[in-house]
Amino acid sequence: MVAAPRKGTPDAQKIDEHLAELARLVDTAGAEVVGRLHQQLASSNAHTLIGEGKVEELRQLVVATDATLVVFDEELSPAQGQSLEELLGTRVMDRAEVILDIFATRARTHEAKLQVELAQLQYLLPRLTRMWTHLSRIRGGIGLRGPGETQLETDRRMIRNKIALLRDKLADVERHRETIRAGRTPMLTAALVGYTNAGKSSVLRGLSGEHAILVEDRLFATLDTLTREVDLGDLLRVRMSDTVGFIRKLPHHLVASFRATLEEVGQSDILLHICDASHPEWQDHLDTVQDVLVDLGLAERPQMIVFNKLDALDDPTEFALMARDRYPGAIFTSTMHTDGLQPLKAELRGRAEAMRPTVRILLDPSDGKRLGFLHREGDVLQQEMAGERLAVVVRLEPWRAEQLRRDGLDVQGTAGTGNGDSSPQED
Ligand SMILES: Nc1nc2c(ncn2[C@@H]2O[C@H](COP(=O)(O)OP(=O)(O)OP(=O)(O)O)[C@@H](O)[C@H]2O)c(=O)[nH]1
Ligand SMILES: [Mg+2]
Repeated sequence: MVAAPRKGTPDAQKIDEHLAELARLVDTAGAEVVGRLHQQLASSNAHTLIGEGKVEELRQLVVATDATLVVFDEELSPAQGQSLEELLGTRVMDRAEVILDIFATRARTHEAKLQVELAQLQYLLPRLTRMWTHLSRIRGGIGLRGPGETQLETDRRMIRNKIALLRDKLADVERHRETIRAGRTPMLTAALVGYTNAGKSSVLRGLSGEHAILVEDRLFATLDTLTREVDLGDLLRVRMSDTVGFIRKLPHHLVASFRATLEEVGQSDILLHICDASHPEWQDHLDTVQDVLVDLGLAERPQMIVFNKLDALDDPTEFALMARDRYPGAIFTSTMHTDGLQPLKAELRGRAEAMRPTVRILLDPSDGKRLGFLHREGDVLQQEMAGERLAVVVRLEPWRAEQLRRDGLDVQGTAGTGNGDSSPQED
């Protein structure tokens, strides 16, 4: 593994941390780390990124450790990748390619597979020369290519066609999802976002009680978006989506091809930004996620910062004081013990309640049509005779309640249902 940050940049201060994260990526991709090397660059070498002497040092390290692969934490241009492979005599990848490889082997749903393939082809396109120059010389002139076209150009054309085809297929999937979305009952929606391994899937698992949701102590355990309805009690519900985590230097092709999935995330009423409070780099992680959200045009969405894994801290109280100072309104959770998700649940209950407040409506007992309407469009909590009239306590969107009021019905606001605590709790 090689790190080569620019001298004087924040990255140069964090070489060990960044290489440690790269090691986890490499491990997830199925390789074993046998050596590390770093150089702080005053300026980057257009051919090899790192300096000539350092390339030689790297070559010797490759020989000494029998390495079959060299991974750079920095992005390599197609030309740099090619020169380094020639000089080192091994396969060379950058961080983006490792991430793409992980995604390619782990994507499960049809849509995720299409998105990853699209990202891979876009990454490959400018790098084709490196794979074809020597071959096209040998093959010369044979095959299906058009007049004056080299093998390389033929391949480029085929890849461009494939990219267009994948884009069409993804647009189909998107249309299909639009249809599903239109048919859903209105409900508070929340999307889990955050750095990879922060505990997003654990939160969804804890809230929904669904043990089949995959939780793993590895980067990018989740690649496919999963949506579940979570019961918050008292007929309050939230539709919650879990999706792929972010990481620093997330390949931009990947972000671009996952845009559709992530836009779905962006249509939620609220983003639950899960942050691993026990990670020494939590602040960097939080900032990285905010940057990706800006890239995706989601920075303006309502966001709730959730510090998770509080159980793993030596002094959770001290952390909470410090974090609340920086992020007023932040919530603190742990998925490791019962009640550890209560603060989040309480906050969501408050929001769900605000979306569908409880009202008390007085009906003529013979008004079966209106009663049916309330049962269909609202969540009826209680129904009893009040003198001559039927009093129905129901959760209803404010505009519907307003409509009934305008129709001349007696509609009263109530201060909660009385049998649940909707105010945010202290942890
Ligand atoms: N100590 C502690 N560990 C937790 C907590 N929540 C999750 N974890 C662990 O953190 C690891 C990652 O959890 P996941 O829920 O898979 O994280 P994720 O954010 O979905 O990760 P990706 O899908 O890989 O992006 C697992 O080993 C969990 O058991 C927590 O509250 N406390
Ligand atoms: Mg996950």
